[in-house]
Amino acid sequence: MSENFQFQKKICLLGDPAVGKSSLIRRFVKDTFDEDYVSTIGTNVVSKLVNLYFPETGDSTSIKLLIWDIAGQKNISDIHASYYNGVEGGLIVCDITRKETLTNLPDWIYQFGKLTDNAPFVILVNKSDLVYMKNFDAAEAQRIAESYNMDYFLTSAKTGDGVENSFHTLSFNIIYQLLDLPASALATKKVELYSKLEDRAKFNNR
Ligand code: G3D
Ligand code: MG
Repeated sequence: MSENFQFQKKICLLGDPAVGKSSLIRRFVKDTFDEDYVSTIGTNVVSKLVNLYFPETGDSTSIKLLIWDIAGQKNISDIHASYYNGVEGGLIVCDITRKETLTNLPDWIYQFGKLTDNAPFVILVNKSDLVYMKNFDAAEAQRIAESYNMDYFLTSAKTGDGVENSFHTLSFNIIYQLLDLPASALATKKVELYSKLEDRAKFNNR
């Protein structure tokens, strides 16, 4: 038996300026990359429907992501707390060509956790296509991700590598948290998820 469930969730991208947040959103939503992108002031919101499928059970659900992009900010303190209102997931991004963007990850994670009541997030090490400009080992980001029991991805907004996977994993983890399952370690949760989704659908089909 297979049923559809639909959720709408606000997510945001965080990280130092120029790590590729806007480019990642554009790649995920429009499947394009714009070399000549110019940062704008303000906040952009785009949406995309993600279909999640659980092969072990044949169950599926769909989640409409409202993706918030902060543009024009310089650092964490520039981002007003209201930006985080209702955020239920995050992609926290660093840039493999600049070590300081990795060093700043824990600050972004701390702020995100504090203002979103520990919503799930994934860590992205972006610009993986710039192999010759690599400035740190992705394993360092992996260690940070593991210390929070979250997933990490090497991505390139330019080639699209890892982009869909990272947004989809975050979507899975948002559903898990909604169902009071711990985020991450997807494979082991599918059967339990299936029965919980059925219960949940009776009163929370949104
Ligand atoms: P931000 O939204 O985090 O501030 P942007 O970052 O999306 O504006 O990207 C900053 C710069 O990095 C842009 O270049 C963009 O083209 C580039 N960029 C983003 N992602 C990637 C990637 O995966 N690979 C490569 N090679 N470049 C990327 P400009 O030149 O416009 O500053
Ligand atoms: Mg931007």
